[in-house]
Amino acid sequence: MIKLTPAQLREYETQGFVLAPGVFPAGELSELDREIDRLEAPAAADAPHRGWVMSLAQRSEKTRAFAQDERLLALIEEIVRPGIAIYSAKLTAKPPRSPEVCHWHQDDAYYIQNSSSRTRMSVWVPLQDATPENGCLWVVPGSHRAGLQEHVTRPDGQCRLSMPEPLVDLSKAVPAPARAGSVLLFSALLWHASKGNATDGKRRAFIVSYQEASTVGGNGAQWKILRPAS
Ligand SMILES: O=C(O)CCC(=O)C(=O)O
Repeated sequence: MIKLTPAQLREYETQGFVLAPGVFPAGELSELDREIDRLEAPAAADAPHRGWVMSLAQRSEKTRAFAQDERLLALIEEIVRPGIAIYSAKLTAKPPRSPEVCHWHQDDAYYIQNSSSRTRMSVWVPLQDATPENGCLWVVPGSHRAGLQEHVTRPDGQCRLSMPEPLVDLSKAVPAPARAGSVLLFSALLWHASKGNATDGKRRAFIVSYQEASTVGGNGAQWKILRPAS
């Protein structure tokens, strides 16, 4: 079972994110990818969210098991505590040649509408190599330390609740490419976004957001305590 090293843990604490390579074998991810093919809604009317699957852990036995996988919990157990609960799980997607962007935001701008958490964070698990060309995440290192910022609702894009971009300093934004098999861990306060997919391949990511088990409530019925607080 891979755990974060002290250096990776420090990186998470100072930068608000860290990449853990080589957590899942390629064969397992292909199997998960085929499961998503099965679950994916037929071309949704809501074009920006084409290929997304919400409440993912509730959609099948395989996706439920993945969101609770001990390999993910071993990576986050020094960060999310006491105990571990699922806040929500979803599949985000960028179909081939899709221009849809996810605007700059902090996940907690959405999540605090349901509950407040001290340690909330997400694992972002790419099912294909995620690159700047196909729409990997972009992040502002260290931005989580400034706390929750103002957000506005935008009429477009994959993430409608967004930081008011002209007012936000994005000069330190960097891409966070991640190979399939790796896991990107990031704080619910980290400023992040993703751009369009300019390639002929799809880009999918399985995202699970976790919080300490002592916080009551998550995203509706998705909230699930995996390891009790004591
Ligand atoms: O996976 C992506 O492209 C971005 C998703 C994201 O930031 C989110 O759902 O909060």
